[in-house]
Amino acid sequence: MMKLLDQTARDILRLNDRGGYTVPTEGLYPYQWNWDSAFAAMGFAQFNVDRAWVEFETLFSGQWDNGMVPHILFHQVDEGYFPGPEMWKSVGPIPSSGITQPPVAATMVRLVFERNPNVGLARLAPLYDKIVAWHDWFMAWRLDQGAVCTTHPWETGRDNAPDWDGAMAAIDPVGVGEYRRRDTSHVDSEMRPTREDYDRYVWLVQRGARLNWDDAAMLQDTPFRMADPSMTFTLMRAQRDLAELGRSLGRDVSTIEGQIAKLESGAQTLWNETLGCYDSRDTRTGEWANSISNASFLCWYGGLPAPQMRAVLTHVLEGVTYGVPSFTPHDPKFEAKRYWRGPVWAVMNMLIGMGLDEMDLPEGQVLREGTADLITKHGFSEYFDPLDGSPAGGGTFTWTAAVWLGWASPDAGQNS
Ligand code: 9WN
Repeated sequence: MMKLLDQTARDILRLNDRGGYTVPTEGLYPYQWNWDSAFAAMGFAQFNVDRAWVEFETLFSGQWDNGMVPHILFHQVDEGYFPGPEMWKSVGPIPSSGITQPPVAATMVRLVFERNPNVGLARLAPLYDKIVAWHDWFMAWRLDQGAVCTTHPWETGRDNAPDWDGAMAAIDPVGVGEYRRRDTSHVDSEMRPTREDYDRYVWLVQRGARLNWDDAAMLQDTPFRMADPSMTFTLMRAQRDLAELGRSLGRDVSTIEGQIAKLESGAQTLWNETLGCYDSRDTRTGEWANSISNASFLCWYGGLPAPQMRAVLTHVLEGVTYGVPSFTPHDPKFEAKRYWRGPVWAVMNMLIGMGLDEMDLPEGQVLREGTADLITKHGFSEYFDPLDGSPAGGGTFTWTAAVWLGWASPDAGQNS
């Protein structure tokens, strides 16, 4: 059974391979997404290390002059996805979106590199400088008291998380105009963000395009700027892995070490004392989102011991069956099938589980087994109902297959 699933997962990666990059799934997401690609590379590395490097190389070919690595690269126009390149009006070397996504690439590059360091050194060197430039862009433009901010919900990869409800409600999407969503023709609308969400997503894109995605201009007035645990903890972690990669290349990593210290102190500004949890903070109003989300539990992955978060995790896990739901089931805003407001995502289980393992906490093993059980029973979906495991969103999904190969499968990490 497990061998069969290993085979199916490899087939999914090959099926979604468009030659040099991997789409998250046919139809619903026909382009290259930033963090999906990094996970895809980790999956490919289990059976084809060269293909894994190519995935990163293609992703970084879309890097902008300012260092930003876009969240979507539109290699080949496809009418099946909205919004496409014509709405973003990007300014990079290839058509792209104008925002980024959680910086997990350095961490996945390190995992791929360690599969075969001798071959990896030559591939790593040029990529290393590009990742440094990307991380520097975050440090220059996206910090608030040392915590990392997002300027669009899509950037966090947790599009409709309750974290953004307050800030999104404060936006009046005036002048957004008519547009046609494509996602709801692929997937049940009950499993997707609402019309109100989309109006604001689109409005924020139109604003960025109007400002030519100029970082300084975008900072002048900030309709949406949330300091958030997903961006903060993933960057903190990515910087640690980047420093390690830099040492392998014999580079001076003292600047990165200073940046890590800054992020560590920034992470403390995401501690919501009343909630007793890491939370998102609206930098415009200073208000907490009051959201116990799966991103809250990336603290260990980010490298913080965070002993106070263990009891929070236990409580959240008591309400569900298959790992960490995107939002706590103990809050009335929880919706078991609606995207980032409840469902469980294999990638988030993996990142949280990696952190728990590294802290020698036994819940890491619990998450890995829960994820393996979920995929074994319910397949390679985009996400799942955390109560009964029923599959949701797109099928034959790249990152779910990659997580199986690289982490959840009993064979993960073996040499094939
Ligand atoms: C917008 C590709 C991406 C993931 C995100 C997920 C979803 C896109 C969408 O799909 O977002 O970026 O159109 O809904 O939320 O995490 O990277 O799988």
